[in-house]
Order: sequence, then structure tokens, then C-alpha cells
Amino acid sequence: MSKYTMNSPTVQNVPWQDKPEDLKGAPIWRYDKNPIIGRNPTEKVARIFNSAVIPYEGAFIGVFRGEQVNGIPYIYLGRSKDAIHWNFDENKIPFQDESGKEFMPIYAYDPRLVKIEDTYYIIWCQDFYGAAIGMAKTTDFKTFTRIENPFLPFNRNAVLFPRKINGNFMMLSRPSDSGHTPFGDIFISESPDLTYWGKHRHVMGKNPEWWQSVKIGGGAAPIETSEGWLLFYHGVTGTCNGLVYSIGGAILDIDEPSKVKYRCENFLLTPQEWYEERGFVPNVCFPCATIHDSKSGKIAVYYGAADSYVGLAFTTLDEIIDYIKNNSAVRQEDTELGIR
Ligand code: BMA
Repeated sequence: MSKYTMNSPTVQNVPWQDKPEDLKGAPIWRYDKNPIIGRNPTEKVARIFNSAVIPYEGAFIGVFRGEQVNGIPYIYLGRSKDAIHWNFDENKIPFQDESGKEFMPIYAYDPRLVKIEDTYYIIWCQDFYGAAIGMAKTTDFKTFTRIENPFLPFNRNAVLFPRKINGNFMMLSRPSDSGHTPFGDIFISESPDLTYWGKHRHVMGKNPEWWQSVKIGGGAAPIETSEGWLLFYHGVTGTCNGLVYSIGGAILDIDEPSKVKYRCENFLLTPQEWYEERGFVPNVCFPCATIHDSKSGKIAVYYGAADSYVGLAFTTLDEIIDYIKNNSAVRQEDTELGIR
């Protein structure tokens, strides 16, 4: 019998592997056949990582960050029956604007994919006189209509909530600067129509804990649970050899998600396997999506590894919530509404 519940659909074919015996204390465990996406997945793409997937028509669909052979990132569509083996479109996602005219961002990376009511939203990072948030919507994964950039530059890691809260769309983001930003907290903004955004609030900041002491950013779309919104995010530390990206976990208030209820002081997953430590950018675990089944409580976490691969890890709702609660070290500032 589960202690906690998820308010989301059942997904019977959620990818899954039981927890290995020798990992008793770990809150999340890796798929033993990781990485699930290797190098050169298509002729035009050298690496796929930092990508988001979702159940669709009894199978799975996803938006994938593909580093083209000219080095420029773009978003590609992929489909899968089991959410582990993926087939990718050869061509980039053909965005268009409201009038039907082709829209091709200069670059597009780190996509998230969120279903709200009957529409699927893709949110990514693109150029808008500097790194900023791009957005598009689709109902059939054939026509992708661009929505105007929600925020001013510089910003990254925008993640929509899977339902409106108090009548408004809610989006996490991480205001930043133009380069490899050496700072960053998670903020939330709301909108009645996905055009006008306001009521900006601070959700949580980088932290004295070393693994998230440089910056943090939203990861997967929050999961609605009986304890609040379960958020997997990334936390970054600096070393003499560069940045290290780990996966963290927090639980946000269900009606006022700028208030953090619990925030795990330990990382949930940090680079340790070859595909996380070795690649185009070493030492990166960058979560962008989950597939979760409300009936069994199974959660599959999708993360980019070393800016080169996609990794898959598993947990259960009860296990992850207990771990976050038992190891919570939320700071006063994070528990507040986040308005100054
Ligand atoms: C961040 C983003 C991510 C990337 C990470 C590590 O700034 O660009 O796409 O995974 O750096 O290189």
C-alpha cells in the first residue's frame, strides 16, 4: 500500500527495473543498460542528450536535443514503444508561427515537453538577442505552432507545470547571463494566457551545500503528489576542473509553489558512471523529464549525461518522497513566498 499518491494518469508501460540489492540506501538507481541513446543517432546528429519524453497514444514521444554535425543544437522528434529504444526524425522539428510561416530558431536546446489539458507544450532555450526561452505547442506532433518568447533574455531551464494553478499557467525558469552563467536561482512566473507573464516569485536559491553551490535550474515537469509538487532539478558545483551537474529533489507547496516544503540536502544522483563522467562535457547529470505511473508509483527519470548521452534512472514515489523529507534542509528563504 502506497503512503503517498500522484495526481496524474496511469502509465502501465512505464519503463522499469527493480532496485539492485546492493543499492539499499540510494533513492534513485540507474538503468543497467545505460546510456539508452548512444553517439551518432542519425546521420545529421552527433549526440543526443538533455531531452524530454512523454506518454502518447499508448506509446511514447519525445523532443530531443540533437547536436548537429555542424555543432549547433536543435530539437528533433523521437518515438518509442518502450520509452527505452528510440527512433528519431532525420529532420528538425518544423516550427511555424501563428500565420503558418516557417519559424526556425538559430539554435534550440534543452527542451522540456509538458501536457496541459489537451495540448503539448515544448519549452527550450533559444537565441532572442541572447539565450532566452522559446515555446511552441502542438496537439498532434505534426503541426508545431510557436508561442512568442515568454521571458526577456537571459534565461534558461524553463519548465511548465502540468496544470494551471489558481487559474493560471505556471512556469519555472532560471534567469541567467550570456555565457556559462556562474550564478542562478529558480524563479516562478504565472500567466492567464501564455502571453502575459507576471507575479514573479523566487522559489529557491543555490545553496551552501557544495553540490549545488554555484547555480540550480528546473529539470523535469513537476509531478503532482499528495505531499506537494515533486521537482527533480539540477544543482551545479565548481571544481578546479570545471562545473559538475548533479540531480536534486524538492517538494513545493501545491497551491503556492514558490514555497518550498522540503528540499533534499543530498544530491539524488551525481556523475559516477563512464557515460556521466566522460563525454563532450564531463561530469553532467541533467534531468529534463520523468515518466510516472500513478497506479504503481513508479517513476523513470530521463537525464542528459556528459552532454553526450541520455541516461535513465528509476525510483518510486514513496521512496523518493521519504528520502527528500528525511534529508530535508530547506532554508527559511526558500519556504517564503519569494516576493520582495
Ligand atoms: C548548461 C546548459 C546545458 C548543459 C550544461 C553542461 O549551461 O548549456 O545544456 O548540459 O551547461 O554543459
